[in-house]
Amino acid sequence: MANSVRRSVCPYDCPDTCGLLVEIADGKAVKVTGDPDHPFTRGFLCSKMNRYQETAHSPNRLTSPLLRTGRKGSGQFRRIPWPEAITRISTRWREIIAKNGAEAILPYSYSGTMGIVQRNAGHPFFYRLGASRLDRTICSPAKHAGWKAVMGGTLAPHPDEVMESDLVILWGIDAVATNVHFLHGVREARRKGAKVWVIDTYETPTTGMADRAFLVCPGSDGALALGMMSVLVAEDLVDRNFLAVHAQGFDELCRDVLSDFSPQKASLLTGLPVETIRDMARAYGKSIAPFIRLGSGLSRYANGAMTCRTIVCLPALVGAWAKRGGGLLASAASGSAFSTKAVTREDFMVRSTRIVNMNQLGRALTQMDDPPVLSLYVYHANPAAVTPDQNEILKGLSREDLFTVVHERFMTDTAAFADIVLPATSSLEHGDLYSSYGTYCVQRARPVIRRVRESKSNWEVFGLLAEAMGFDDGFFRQSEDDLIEHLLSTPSAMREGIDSDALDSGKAVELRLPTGYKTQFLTVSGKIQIINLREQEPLPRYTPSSEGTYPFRLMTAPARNFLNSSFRERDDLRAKDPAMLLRINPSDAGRKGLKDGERVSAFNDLGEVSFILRVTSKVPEGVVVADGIWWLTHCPGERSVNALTSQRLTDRGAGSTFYDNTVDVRKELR
Ligand SMILES: Nc1nc2c(c(=O)[nH]1)N[C@H]1C(S)=C(S)[C@@H](COP(=O)(O)OP(=O)(O)OC[C@H]3O[C@@H](n4cnc5c(=O)[nH]c(N)nc54)[C@H](O)[C@@H]3O)O[C@H]1N2
Ligand SMILES: Nc1nc2c(c(=O)[nH]1)N[C@H]1C(S)=C(S)[C@@H](COP(=O)(O)OP(=O)(O)OC[C@H]3O[C@@H](n4cnc5c(=O)[nH]c(N)nc54)[C@H](O)[C@@H]3O)O[C@H]1N2
Ligand code: SF4
Ligand SMILES: [Mo]
Repeated sequence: MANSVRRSVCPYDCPDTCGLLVEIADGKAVKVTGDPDHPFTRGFLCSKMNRYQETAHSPNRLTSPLLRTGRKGSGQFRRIPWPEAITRISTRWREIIAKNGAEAILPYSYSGTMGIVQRNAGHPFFYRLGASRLDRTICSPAKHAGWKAVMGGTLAPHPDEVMESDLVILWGIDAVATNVHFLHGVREARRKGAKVWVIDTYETPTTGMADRAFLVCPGSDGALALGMMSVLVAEDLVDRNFLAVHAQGFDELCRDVLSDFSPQKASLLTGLPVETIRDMARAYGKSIAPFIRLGSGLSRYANGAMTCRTIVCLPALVGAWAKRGGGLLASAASGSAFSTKAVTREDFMVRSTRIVNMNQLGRALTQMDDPPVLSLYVYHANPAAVTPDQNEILKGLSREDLFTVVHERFMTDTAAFADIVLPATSSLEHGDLYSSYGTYCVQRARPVIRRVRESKSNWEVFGLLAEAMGFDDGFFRQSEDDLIEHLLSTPSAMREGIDSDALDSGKAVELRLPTGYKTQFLTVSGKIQIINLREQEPLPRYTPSSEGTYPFRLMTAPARNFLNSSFRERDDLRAKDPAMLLRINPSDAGRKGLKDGERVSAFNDLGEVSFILRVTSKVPEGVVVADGIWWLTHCPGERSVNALTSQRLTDRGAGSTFYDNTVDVRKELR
């Protein structure tokens, strides 16, 4: 029988949200390629997904529920049947609730799958249970806070808008690794004569494709934006007509902020020469339609929200929003195409329970609040690896009195610490609806392969747990398909006019953006809020990131061949990046007496991590770079990078500060 080909969607936390074509033989995926009909994927996938069958059918997949038999973290388990696993969980939870109340139970989930149903499947269950709530702010809430302060609910430009730009700025984003399909539009713009800039803290693969790369001191981009603004104003390169009609607060910005912000000051803070800052401002001010693609890297600092807010003001000064091809893309907002509320069901909340910030899981597990966290339920996340302050998290997970359940596809660092492990489906085995934060496409995925052994989807497991906990609401008895149908039948303004049959059939469908949306500013005044009186700081200003006490700023950026800690199960991908590297500038290495290829230890007050040193002039002095989040089992030492990152939060949005750390480096003492 000929193999069949079915459509699916990349479920990972990536702005591209690619459409997949899955070739199937005997219920198994044998080949996965990019959907040529998907308007953003254009038939090509990144290095991670174009062999996705090797993840779905990996020999490392968990195949049945497991019960811990060794000490915590030893990874010793025995198989148990599903009914026993569910009974053990519900029995233990009933005991905890009777003694300490349901707030002693904490869910932890994030972005293993981005589908609306599977991603949010636990919310109604934990609301109904009365568990502690999790503030899901590990990714980029500071960037959103910065955007919102200036632009309110304004729709971000369509990513293809970049094709019409004559100056593209990739600001704090290593798009070759994290937004590769966006680069199609960037290349198209360049073919038509556009210049491409990258602003980062070291030379990334993306700086290699740029006309100019500007390397700034970590956390200083707000100062660069203000320095550029002061030049724009001094040299009369601002669009006063646009500002008068579409913005509020330009005069106050000039009077209260820019009057005291020279390019010299920006130079001191960013490390860029004064002339470079002037050049940048002139080129920005003189380009016809500058387009900024704003990454999240620079938002993961103690000053991250203010940095983003300041940069978001730049396009208004030159009137870029009114130009075809101009503007700034922070995140596309296709999420409201479906009613996420119909899945999360906040109305099931029995009372307003305690909220735990996910970046401070370590604290929540080790500081015995009232009630202490006595049970942790982790699904589609790997906090032992991805969450800051790994040492404190591992200390918490090692508590013998903590009852930990982990629903996973693989034996991750977190699963190794579980009392009960439940096997999860891959996205090819369950259905869902997908929106995107980098495009305006939406897509439905149906299960396309046979279940891998005893795995169950997030939605199915919460159905079983609801039954075991005696929740009688019919909501929990729906199938995932029922819920998907419900979401599709609930109208939304964003889906108006789209081809619903195509959506139902599994094709990617683009949402229609309203005509003139780029100058419809969805703020209280209808104007771009350079000044926002509802903010504690009404105007953007330079605020410093945190002061570290160690000599090197540590960059902990995403790795190209992995996605957070996902894909570490893949031998083929690990072979591409065989060593856990720490990159350092030759002068710094020389000063420290360190050599390329040797084992070193990076350390600070929080922990110590072993790396293999790579000496390279791509990293400026005073910065060290460790990309990717490794599983502990593959690390050269006993810890991975997040043993060096802190639980401190951002200025707004209570986000993570993954890049705002300092370390020292020494030869490994062995
Ligand atoms: N291959 C791959 N793709 C991914 C991921 C992955 O792990 N691997 N992760 C996914 C997820 S969850 C997300 S949220 C997105 C993340 O994507 P983003 O956070 O939007 O962007 P990154 O490309 O991670 O950007 C981090 C970049 O910011 C730079 N940077 C750090 N500090 C500063 C600074 O102070 N100033 C400037 N100008 N630059 C700075 C870093 O050096 C790095 O190049 O990517 C998604 N896609
Ligand atoms: N040092 C450092 N740390 C970071 C970052 C950084 O830039 N630097 N980035 C941060 C960011 S932006 C993010 S978003 C977080 C992401 O952190 P996480 O959300 O924890 O993401 P992953 O590491 O990809 O882990 C997801 C897990 O979900 C599992 N999974 C996949 N699909 C399913 C499913 O359907 N059901 C279940 N039950 N499990 C499933 C996968 O096997 C995988 O182990 O990491 C953060 N950590
Ligand atoms: S990880 Fe991103 S680029 Fe790769 S296939 Fe998925 S959505 Fe596309
Ligand atoms: Mo993220």
